[in-house]
Amino acid sequence: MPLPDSLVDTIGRAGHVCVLTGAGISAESGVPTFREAQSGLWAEYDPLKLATPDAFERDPALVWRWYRWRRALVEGVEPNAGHRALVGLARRVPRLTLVTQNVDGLHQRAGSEAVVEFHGNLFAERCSDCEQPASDPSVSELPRCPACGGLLRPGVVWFGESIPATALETAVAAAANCDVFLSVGTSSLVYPAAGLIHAAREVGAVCVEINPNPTGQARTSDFALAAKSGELLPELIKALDARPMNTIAEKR
Ligand code: BV8
Ligand code: ZN
Repeated sequence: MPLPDSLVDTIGRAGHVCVLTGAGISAESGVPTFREAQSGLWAEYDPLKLATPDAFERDPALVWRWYRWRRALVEGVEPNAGHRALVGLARRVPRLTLVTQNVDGLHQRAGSEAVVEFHGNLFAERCSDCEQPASDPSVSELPRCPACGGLLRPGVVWFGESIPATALETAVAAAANCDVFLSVGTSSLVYPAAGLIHAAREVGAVCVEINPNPTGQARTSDFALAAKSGELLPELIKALDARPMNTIAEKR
């Protein structure tokens, strides 16, 4: 899909680009998105019901089995061209803040640094009693905290739980300071992540959605690019490199 010249120019001149990614950016790596039917033995489970404190309370062994299945799935895939293009974009703009809703760690494996993990990470664990983080991912079915014997839980943010304060502050500050806000591969249904774009729009940032299925936020974005991130983001890098060198980034 051709990239509008005006968008390439806007990004090329941006002093600060804030990127929010969702499950869609990992789709081309073979990781099912959050809302696609779970495959295989998990088909009958609804992630919206499993990713909750109640589910863990009710059946921690089942929830642990789901998270270990997801860990194994993610360990068996690679970051894709979309993840890698965001590493390239960070090298081409003065400042890039990458906020992800994903818990798969693929941005970091692609080489992105300072990733803001808005919903935590699949491979992190902490004690559900004393909150102490565990050092490495556990293997036993119901892992116990070495400090207090409490049940360890996956280090992710479940529905109904608050976003980690530092991640929230960093993401809101970046959205409210950026010149361009790129929303990539998210259905924009989960809050407060889906609210970040409003902070960007309030400061006049140019808002861009990249998603083969335009979402409710497409209408209020300056650019809604109905494309796969693994195809479009490398095109953006190519177009940025083809720009005449005399253009400089405007600091905000
Ligand atoms: C909170 C970690 C304050 C776990 C996740 C009513 C009642 C109660 C609560 C709420 C309510 N209304 C709103 C809320 C708040 C709730 C919420 O938003 N619910 C939604 C469902 C309505 N949010 C919360 O609870 C949050 N906390 O608000 O705290 C609070 C405190 C107490 C009580 C109330 C509020 C916490 C939310 C965090 C949940 N944890 N993940 C885990 O992963 O196991 S969220 C989960 O959804 C994933 O992280 C996922 O990333 C995220 C969002 O989904 P998407 O990333 O957008 O993925 P999705 O599948 O939906 O879409 C993929 C998109 O990609 C599609 O559009 C598709 O077209 C596109 N795509 C596909 N292929 C490609 C592509 N795009 C580009 N290229 C491709 N190739
Ligand atoms: Zn403990």
